[in-house]
Amino acid sequence: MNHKGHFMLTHAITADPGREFAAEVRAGITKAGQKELPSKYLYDDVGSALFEVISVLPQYGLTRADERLLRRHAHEIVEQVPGPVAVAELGSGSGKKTRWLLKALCRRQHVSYFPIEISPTALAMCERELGDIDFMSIVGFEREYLDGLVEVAARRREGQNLLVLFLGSTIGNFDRPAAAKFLREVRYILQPGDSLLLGTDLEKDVALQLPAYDDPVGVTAAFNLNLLSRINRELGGNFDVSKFQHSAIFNEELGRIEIHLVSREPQVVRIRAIDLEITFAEGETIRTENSYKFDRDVLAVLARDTGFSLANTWYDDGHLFSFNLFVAQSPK
Ligand code: AVI
Repeated sequence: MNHKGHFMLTHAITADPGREFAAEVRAGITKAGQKELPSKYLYDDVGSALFEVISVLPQYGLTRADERLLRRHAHEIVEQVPGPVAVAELGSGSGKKTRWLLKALCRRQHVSYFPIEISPTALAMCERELGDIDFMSIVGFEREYLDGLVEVAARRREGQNLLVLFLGSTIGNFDRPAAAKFLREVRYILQPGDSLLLGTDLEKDVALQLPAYDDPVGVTAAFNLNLLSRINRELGGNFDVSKFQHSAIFNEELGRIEIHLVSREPQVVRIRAIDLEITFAEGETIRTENSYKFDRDVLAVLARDTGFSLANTWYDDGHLFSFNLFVAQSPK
């Protein structure tokens, strides 16, 4: 019998995403000292499409490493997760790489897979990509990560464990304290014995890292500059995008890559929806993303401090990238 998955989409009850965007742009761009914008706003439809292109650039190895690790170690990962399990994925994207893991799991049991995404386009792609897997049902949640996870946890059946996937080193886009806070919140939603598979980019030679964030074709530059266009489109801004330049730097002290938008000249920009006028000096920057890199010691401490234990780590060739299995511990 063919148990081909059914697909359901639960829609977001987001308060008012437009207002939230406006408020966060105001707070970030008027910040004393370094101007900044939250990196999550890089991913509108244009930004998400550009990120898909970044993920296949020769200079950007992270997404391919993710897929290689899943292809090579899916069975081992599945063996270490006691069943039956339901799978939730935070930021599934198209779900393409997750196929390896889901198929390995489907050999053992019927799988309920819950992709959680703020992008309806990505969720629709995920349905198309994974809808053909036998013995699996998909219920997509168009939600922020934690809201979606709360709903998934509420659907768990008696005796069922949860396996949460957080891949692609998205945790690296959180500042260190925010990453710990986020993982603690994930742990709070889970039960002891549940697992979190965390994909993380590892510390490596700067000469290898920087081109991944400043590729010669200019895709990452377009991805970054699109944030100004998005503000123009959605908030009535008048940024002249040609007067800004993409830049990627390695912040050695903090162990992170930063991407910035650099003002090429002194200028004044207006954003109508928030009634704001911003002055830029020549060379002044807006920081639009931090991308932290990890090592195993930092990850072991992070697991311990957030209510998990680090049960296993799988490395990609050359130890450039890792998968880390965090197992939720009983509260002490
Ligand atoms: C999604 N995230 C893990 C990417 C990263 O590497 O920090 C986003 C990205 N920014 C520029 N290139 C890729």
